Amino acid sequence: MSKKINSALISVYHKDGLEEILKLLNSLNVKLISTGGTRDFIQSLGYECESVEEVTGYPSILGGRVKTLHPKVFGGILYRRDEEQDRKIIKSYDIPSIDLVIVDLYPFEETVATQAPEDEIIEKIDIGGISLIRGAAKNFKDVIVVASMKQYKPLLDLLKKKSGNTDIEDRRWFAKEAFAVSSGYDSAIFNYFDKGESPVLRISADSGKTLRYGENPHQKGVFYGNFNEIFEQLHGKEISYNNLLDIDAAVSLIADFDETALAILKHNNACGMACRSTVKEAWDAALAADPISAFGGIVVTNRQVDAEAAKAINEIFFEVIIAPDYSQDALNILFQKKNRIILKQKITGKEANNTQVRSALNGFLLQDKDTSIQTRSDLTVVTAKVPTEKETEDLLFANILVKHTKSNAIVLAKNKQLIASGTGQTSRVDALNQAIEKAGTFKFDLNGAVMASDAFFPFPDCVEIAHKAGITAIVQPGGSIKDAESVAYCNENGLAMVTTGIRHFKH
Ligand code: 93A
Repeated sequence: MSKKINSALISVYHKDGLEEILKLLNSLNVKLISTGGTRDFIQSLGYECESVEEVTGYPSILGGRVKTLHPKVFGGILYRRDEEQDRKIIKSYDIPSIDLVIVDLYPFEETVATQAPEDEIIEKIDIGGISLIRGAAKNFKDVIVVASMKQYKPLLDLLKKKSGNTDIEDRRWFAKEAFAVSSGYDSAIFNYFDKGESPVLRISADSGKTLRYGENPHQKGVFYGNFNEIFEQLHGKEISYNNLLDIDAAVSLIADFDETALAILKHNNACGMACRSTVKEAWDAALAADPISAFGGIVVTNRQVDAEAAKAINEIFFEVIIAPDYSQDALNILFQKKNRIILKQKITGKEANNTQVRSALNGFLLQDKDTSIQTRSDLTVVTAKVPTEKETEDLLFANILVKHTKSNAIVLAKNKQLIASGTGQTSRVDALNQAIEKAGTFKFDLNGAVMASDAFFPFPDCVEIAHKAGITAIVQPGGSIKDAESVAYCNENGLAMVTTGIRHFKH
């Protein structure tokens, strides 16, 4: 049923964006009620506005903690207009009807992000505002609610289109949006108290962003999460579904490296990666592994990008670049391509949400992320030959990379440079053959290279193939009943093998 808006309660933290709404409400003769700061703002623009204190007969108390929490406010929002009993009560207590509620909540998440002291953060837990939102949304049959600045535009469009009237479908839509805001707000408060300890899905107030499409243009896509908590987008086009998956893979990978590292990813797998003393050197070495796949990929590094690196990166088409920082000269170069997405990473992948979610059948699977990293002390030498110092470094490097590569995965590396990988194959032999063939394509000499496998070798065949290709050291989890056969082959042929005891499947 169409309803005319006659009165509005406005209580907003951020006052900007309100002018146009006030102008329109004024032209529609809507009576305004408001809280302290908001009322001052409204009056400063020359509009009449009653204060909540005048309505309730109570001042704002406890330093503003109790401003709107009063039956005269909530009665006016929640009474059922079509119930005679409700109307009677409203009349007898002289409660004013409120048809429109506009709220912009205390900025809880923003305050957490500034690392303010706890007392300050707690004060930013909005009580009255969230109750106004819930009350108005519950009574959407009679009341229309605007629960964040994001809905100012839809409200304006609606008011203009229907000259201050609203229909039930309109009010229901705004109610749905309002509950998205209130549930997101409470989730953010939960996240703050929980400090990421509970293995639950953490959805923030900023969630539910509709993407241009899903993995393909015929699929719809939505992102739930708080992108801005992790990144600042400095430049470029809107981020897509596939970009988000690649970005996730990229930050997880780079988080496992302490020394200067750079990786190039395609379809969630690294097609180039190296550790070097500068970003530019790491770039050159990473690109060398597979300059063909690199085209249109995403680049991630754990150090500031300087002009020298930016100049080199700029020569190739990339969708996304992620770094903790950029020099101004580097940005001037990288900004040249209009669409290129440039992200400044504010927190590392290690600090980001540690729960992994995937859909399965009509539900979803939750698990802890694979945060396990092997260091020297986790390696057990199982062959007569002990890997050299250089081989050991390469084995550790390759073992991290293989953890971030789709199973079945094989990674070949040398001098802390990815040479080639076999990704997402149905057999480990296929993965190894793929990697060896790829190394040949780009003319890499595999003599002295190392091999990492994400899971154990069920048969000694991989070890044989690796040896024939020139590989001299191998890292794998171990645990196959035929491990002894692989080890025996290594011993007969002078290869070194270490086991980690940790499998790194990534499906
Ligand atoms: O401290 S509160 O939780 N107590 C309340 O009763 C209350 N009512 C509205 N905060 C309350 N609000 C919030 O005040 C609104 O959500 C809005 O963010 C802010 C507007 O205050 P002012 O108009 O004084 O600037």
